[in-house]
Amino acid sequence: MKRKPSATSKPASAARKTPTRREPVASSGGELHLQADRDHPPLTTNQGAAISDNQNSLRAGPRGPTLLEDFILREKITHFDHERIPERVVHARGSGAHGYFELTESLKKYTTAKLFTEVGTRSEVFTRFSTVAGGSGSVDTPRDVRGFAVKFYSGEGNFDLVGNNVPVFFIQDAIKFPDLVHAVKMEPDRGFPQAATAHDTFWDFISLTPESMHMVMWIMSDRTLPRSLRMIEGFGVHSFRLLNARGESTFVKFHWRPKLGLQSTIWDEAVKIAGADPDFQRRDLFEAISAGNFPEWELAVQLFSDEEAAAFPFDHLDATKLIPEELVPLKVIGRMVLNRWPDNFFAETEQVAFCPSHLIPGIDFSNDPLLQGRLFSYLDTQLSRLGSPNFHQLPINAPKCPFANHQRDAHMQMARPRGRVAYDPASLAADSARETAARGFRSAAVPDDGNKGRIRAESFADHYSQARQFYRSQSQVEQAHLASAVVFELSKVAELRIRQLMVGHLRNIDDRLAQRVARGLAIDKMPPAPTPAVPVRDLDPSPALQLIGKMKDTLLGRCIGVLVADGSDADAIKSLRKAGLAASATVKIIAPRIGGVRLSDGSKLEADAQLAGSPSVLYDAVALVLSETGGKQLAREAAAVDFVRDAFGHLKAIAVDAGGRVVLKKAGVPNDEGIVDCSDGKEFIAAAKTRQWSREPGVRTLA
Ligand code: HDE
Repeated sequence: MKRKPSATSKPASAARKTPTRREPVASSGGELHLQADRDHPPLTTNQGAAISDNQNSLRAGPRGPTLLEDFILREKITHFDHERIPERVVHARGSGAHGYFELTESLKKYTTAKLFTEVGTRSEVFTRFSTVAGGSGSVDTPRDVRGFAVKFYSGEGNFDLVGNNVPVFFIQDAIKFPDLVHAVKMEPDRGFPQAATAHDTFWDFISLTPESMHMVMWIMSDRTLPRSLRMIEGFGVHSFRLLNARGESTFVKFHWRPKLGLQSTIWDEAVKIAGADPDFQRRDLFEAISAGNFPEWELAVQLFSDEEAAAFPFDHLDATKLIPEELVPLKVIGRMVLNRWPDNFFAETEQVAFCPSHLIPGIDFSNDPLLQGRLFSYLDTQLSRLGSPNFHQLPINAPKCPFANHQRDAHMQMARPRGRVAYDPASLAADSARETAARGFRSAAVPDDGNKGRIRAESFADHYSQARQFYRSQSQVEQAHLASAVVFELSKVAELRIRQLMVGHLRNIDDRLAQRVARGLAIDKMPPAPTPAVPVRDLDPSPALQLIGKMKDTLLGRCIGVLVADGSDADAIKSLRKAGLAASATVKIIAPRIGGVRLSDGSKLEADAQLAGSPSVLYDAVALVLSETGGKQLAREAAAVDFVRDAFGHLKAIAVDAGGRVVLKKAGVPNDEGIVDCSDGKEFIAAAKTRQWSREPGVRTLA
């Protein structure tokens, strides 16, 4: 059938009348165009030419082919095609924020680095938190270590403290890192699982790597299920050295301690959060900073001399060991506040390039073989990720103090160095950059002897004693969670042989732990324990290694979810909100529809969230304020029934009125100390500040 020639045989832009209004103007094809005006600058190409039509490519007639000469189309699509850069090999999923570090205690006796000597000075920082195993699009809440990387833009250059939320690591030597990472990442033939240690290749590697056993205790603890990035500790892991003006050096370990204290989720909760909000921790950080609730950490150090180090019952150069706080106490020297979300995720959070080798005068490395390998790896990976040795010129990476040298050219050179001199020593330019013997970076002049060889120090050989110390330092609840996590993970391992090998390792750590796990896996005959390289010792328990002990009795930084429906009691909601806010909690209203509800007094209450999309896993404590009719209606909604059932199962405080009890009953939730009456705001707040640990044995069988 012959089509009628269309009225749009003119170019679409010509067919439009010149719009002057702010409202969109429909063109001949019905597409909407918005025009530049006093507030909105003209859209241009990357060469600055103004674009008249951003919605129609250049065509040979209204229904004809697109023309190759359309440089505007080609520029736009070409740029789009190249938008992605390689994601980080590990720590691909991350969230970052700007802030400052303020020194409160001088370390002048130990270092010349002004960052750590000038009390009251604020240095800008950029901090990126991450998970390790998943890709950049993976969820925020897998069981995983969290990266905790801080870039200090000090007046003497950038110092990157690239740490984790766990103070030890899996391996002792950098040469094993690619194997570790390949084992934990998606299995290469099938491309899964994503962001999970619960699979054969990971546990195969671990079962053959006794040095990982201490780290295994940490990753199976609730430390790897943080409730919020604002509630994690950070550790530099390795020993570093501080260097003073006399050239004397002191070992140092760095610790970050969150002001909000530590808190974790329950495993079942973490799994459900992953579905309800894959960006849970990124959103949490964003919302806290946007609301002016700036997350804050103390920076503390452990300082010790070479002589003290030599007397430790372990080798501090071994990254699978920690120095208990009871042995070397923590000295708080400053605080970090994160107060600004990046303007652009890609330009800042994605392009930030951390390198442990970014060091400033007054700080030096130790001989930790893991750290030594990292000094090579990060610079190398940034070259591949960011594509040019000029990545330090990107605004997020550039030092905020002057920097100058004679490196030149290369891809994406942004600087315009002047003059003839690009070398040193040089006398031709009056202002060329030269060395600074007095203030420049110096390494600690420490002697080293020994024969060259691929050697593992004998002092690294004790793989079980600190693992035992960690397990035995945990509270009963934490031990049960840890044992259950091992059972869960090994239950996902198809090879019985690997499960047995792991139970054997656990016997060297703690026989009761091994029994619990064997029972959980239905292994009847205890497998043999591998012979440890050196006898396992009973070290003193270190209560500082607990997590629950570091949870603060506060609602600061936490969120109460109040489920309402039409007819809910206006006064009850008001007083709950008041009590919550007085306790520094955030209070969110959840209703069947986002537009809100009509309350008992006829007023309208807008909702922050719709019930179907906001399960109780997203809140730290919940309240159900419902009329009797509202209660009956919601008792028919699976989302409402699951809301209370999960809150109960996740050991949360639940405030209810008569209507709320109808839903509770439908969910089969029994009464206990954590279920309080809506009218008693005080009791609810007290219960909301903690988890109802005593409820747990009644809701799940732990190992
Ligand atoms: Fe990393 N690690 N790592 N790592 N790491 C990377 O660098 C590496 C290790 C850590 O937010 C990579 O920029 C080796 C320990 C964090 O951008 C890569 C070894 C600790 C981040 C790399 C280790 C860390 C990384 C991937 C063994 C805690 C994210 C992309 C010798 C102290 C930084 C990148 C960010 C990132 C190598 C072990 C922490 C490939 C070879 C131990 C927080 O260079």
